[in-house]
Amino acid sequence: MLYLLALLLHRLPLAMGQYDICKSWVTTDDGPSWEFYACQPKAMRMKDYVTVRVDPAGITCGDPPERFCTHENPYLCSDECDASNPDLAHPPKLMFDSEDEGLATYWQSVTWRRYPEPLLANITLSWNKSIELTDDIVITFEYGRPTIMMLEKSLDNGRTWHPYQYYADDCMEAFSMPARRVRDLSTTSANRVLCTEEYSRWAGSKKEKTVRFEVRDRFAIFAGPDLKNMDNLYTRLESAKGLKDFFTVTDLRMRLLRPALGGTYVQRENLYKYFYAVSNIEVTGRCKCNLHANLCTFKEGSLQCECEHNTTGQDCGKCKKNFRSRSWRAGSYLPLPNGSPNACAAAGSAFGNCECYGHSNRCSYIDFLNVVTCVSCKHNTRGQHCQHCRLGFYRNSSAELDDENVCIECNCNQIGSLHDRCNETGYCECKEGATGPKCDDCLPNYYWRQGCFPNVCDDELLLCQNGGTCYQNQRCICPVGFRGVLCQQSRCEADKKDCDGASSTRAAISTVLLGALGLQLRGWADL
Ligand SMILES: *[C@@H]1O[C@H](CO)[C@@H](O)[C@H](O)[C@H]1NC(C)=O
Ligand SMILES: *[C@@H]1O[C@H](CO)[C@@H](O)[C@H](O)[C@H]1NC(C)=O
Ligand SMILES: *[C@@H]1O[C@H](CO)[C@@H](O)[C@H](O)[C@H]1NC(C)=O
Ligand SMILES: *[C@@H]1O[C@H](CO)[C@@H](O)[C@H](O)[C@H]1NC(C)=O
Ligand SMILES: *[C@@H]1O[C@H](CO)[C@@H](O)[C@H](O)[C@H]1NC(C)=O
Ligand SMILES: [Ca+2]
Repeated sequence: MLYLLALLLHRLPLAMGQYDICKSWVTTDDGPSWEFYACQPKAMRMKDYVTVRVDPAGITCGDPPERFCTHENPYLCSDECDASNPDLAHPPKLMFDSEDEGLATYWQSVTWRRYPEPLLANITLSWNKSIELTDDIVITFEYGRPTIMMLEKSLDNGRTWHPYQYYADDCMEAFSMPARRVRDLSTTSANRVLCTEEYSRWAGSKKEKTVRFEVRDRFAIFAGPDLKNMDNLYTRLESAKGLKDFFTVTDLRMRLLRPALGGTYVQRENLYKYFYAVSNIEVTGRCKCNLHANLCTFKEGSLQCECEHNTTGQDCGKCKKNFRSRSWRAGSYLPLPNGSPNACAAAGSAFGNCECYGHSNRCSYIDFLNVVTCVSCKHNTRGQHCQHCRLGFYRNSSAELDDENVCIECNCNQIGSLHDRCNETGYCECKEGATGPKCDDCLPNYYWRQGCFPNVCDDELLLCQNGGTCYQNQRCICPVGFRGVLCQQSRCEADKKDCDGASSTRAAISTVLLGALGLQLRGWADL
């Protein structure tokens, strides 16, 4: 009975859709146990969870109230936008409400009264969560679609932005790009960013209202026109570099660059008919949970995966504490049909007791030592359990052993230190005269020149004699007539012809005496 129930639990949800259960209770020869699968949340209407921002400030119409007309009725300018009157206001939130049949509610911009200055507006949608698109993005414009616009996306909560698609009635003129259609892309170019002219032509403001980012057409390149062959798509998503990321976003931005012109040139005498009006932005997608969750909930204003497989994080992007015997991996759609859960494993569960603190995926048994040891420790670790730092690295004492950054590079100065190893607090071993944690400084009475050398001269004990000056502790610059390390020697000792009797001889003698005294003092100092 239990077996039958388990079988039913196993079969039923799978029949309803792919990758929608994370685990099931199954009976095997060894008795009942959990079996785990790659899983993902259902696709949702993402506009219900979005935060919107419209730029620049003052681009929304109605403050002060203003009149506008339409391309169809250019001289019947009876419509009015008034932010202070709920019936006549067009705030951004009306792009995300549900439309009642036949009555569109919309955000509307000011009119192009500042022509020829361009009428520019940005609509930025943010989820504070990575989303995988599963269907087309559909933007509905009332009163005509923009002549030029651009779609951008961010994968890092708005820190960096990338072009997603360009739209223009003339791609060459607007963006210097040839016009292409997504339908014409091939398997190798499925993630190409292109410019399309399909959604920018004037066709009457009532007739063609939507601008699309075609996700289904791109999926169809792999899954066929009716998306029947999803297995092929999932296989490609795993194997083609960058393909999964192409459909992943945290933010989207519509850059509206030129409004609908009604199929003709801008008519300066009637600028009230140029503006943007967006009644709906449909974004269909699922939370990205790295195939470790089948539920995504809206908590405290943010979407959050309900992580399984002992993973955690907003995207199930890491292993739970005490489940880090292997490093974290995303689940995989492969092998079909259930995929691989790539679950995080409890410390000590694999190979008896071989904990690798998440720095290795593999253990190996060493026969002659009779031990199990981690293989290929990553993150600059080493040791049976990857519990030590590699030579040239030291342990960050305030980081956990399973932290990816637990080992810090010693960074010993190559010239100043004896070798590239350091002690537990990051101190390197210095050559004579060098000092500092990294041995990149010199002790007092030493100077740095490709290493530390004892001072030749200074202002205290190793004074240059006879008016010589000390150059960077490295040598004395002697006046004419003197030489020697401390300018203590008169040249006439070497060449009597230069000399001028007894006075210079006396000077030379005193110099020698002083030099000797200096050396003597230095000897004391060393004691
Ligand atoms: C729209 O956003 C882009 C960056 O993506 C920025 O360069 C531009 O100035 C913005 N335009 C307006 C009107 O805020
Ligand atoms: C974004 O989501 C994270 C994780 O759920 C949360 O800690 C953070 O406060 C959210 N930020 C904003 C601006 O909502
Ligand atoms: C996660 O850990 C629990 C114990 O807390 C265990 O029962 C369960 O089987 C683990 N799941 C996976 C996928 O390893
Ligand atoms: C050591 O680890 C702590 C905690 O992870 C971190 O805040 C700190 O920056 C790390 N120190 C260094 C030098 O990397
Ligand atoms: C590392 O070396 C420095 C300098 O020699 C010393 O002050 C420190 O106590 C040493 N740390 C340890 C843990 O030995
Ligand atoms: Ca609406």
